[in-house]
Amino acid sequence: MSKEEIFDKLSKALIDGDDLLAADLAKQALKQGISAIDILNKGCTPGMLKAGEMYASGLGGASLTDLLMSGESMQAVLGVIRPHLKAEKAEAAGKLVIGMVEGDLHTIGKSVVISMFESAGWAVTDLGEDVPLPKFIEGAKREKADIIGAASAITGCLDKLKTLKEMIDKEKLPVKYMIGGWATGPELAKSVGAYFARDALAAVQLASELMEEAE
Ligand code: B12
Repeated sequence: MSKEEIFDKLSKALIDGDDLLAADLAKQALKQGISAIDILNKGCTPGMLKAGEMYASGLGGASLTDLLMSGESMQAVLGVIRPHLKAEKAEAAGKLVIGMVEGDLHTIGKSVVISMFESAGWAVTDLGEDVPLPKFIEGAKREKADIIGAASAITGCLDKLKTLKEMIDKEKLPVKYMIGGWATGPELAKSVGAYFARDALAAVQLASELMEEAE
């Protein structure tokens, strides 16, 4: 199978929520020498975006169960590719405290980000999902974090990202604040006063640049 065929089939397996096929395709891709990051960005992300669009528009009768099955299939792929996710060019390792803000239960993207940071030598504290904002502050103080990463996949929780920035400023925490997740973007980050990364690789690269700047 060509790379493109594998990516297309993987995308479709995620949309269909076929976890066995999705995991199998990921294994085949690795065997063919395709990098884990390409599998994620070119095979998985388009599929998950499409699954989300189908759910939002009700296309083909897509329901919450379909969304859930896509999520589970994505977890199955992650099980296969996680050990191979490697962040390159990340020289300056540091400490990251990360979580999904309160109200948001999505976990998959954060889990990819964590794998990427860990493979680049970062110490990561995962606060989990649906995290009350004071927990970010407590976690960052306790771990002496260099970076707080906060994410939201749903627009309903975006105000929490702004409130968290206000709390960080109020506490005068010596941390950099980075946000991400589907519902966020560079404009929002600018208005919040946060750093932004679109995906896990960009996040770890930005983080290592920030560490170098701080030296
Ligand atoms: C799978 C999924 C679910 C699963 C989640 C399973 C799980 N364990 O995570 C389930 C079924 C539980 C779910 C539930 C819901 N979902 Co949902 N879900 C999705 C879906 C299809 C994929 C998300 C995903 O895993 N993507 C794959 C990962 C790898 O990508 P990612 O999350 O974007 O992460 C990358 C980047 O964003 C970034 N990143 C991620 N985190 C961080 C953190 C930092 C610090 C940084 C820098 C970067 C970063 O790096 C990651 C890797 O490259 C999205 C569609 C989409 N387009 O995202 C909808 C989507 C996010 N969900 C949506 C909705 C509406 C819901 C529900 C409200 C549905 C409902 N009616 O109940 C609930 C919300 C529950 C809650 N309170 O949180 C909407 C949100 C729309 C909106 N405007 O807010 C979306 C966009 C679908 C859509 N188009 O309508 N969902």
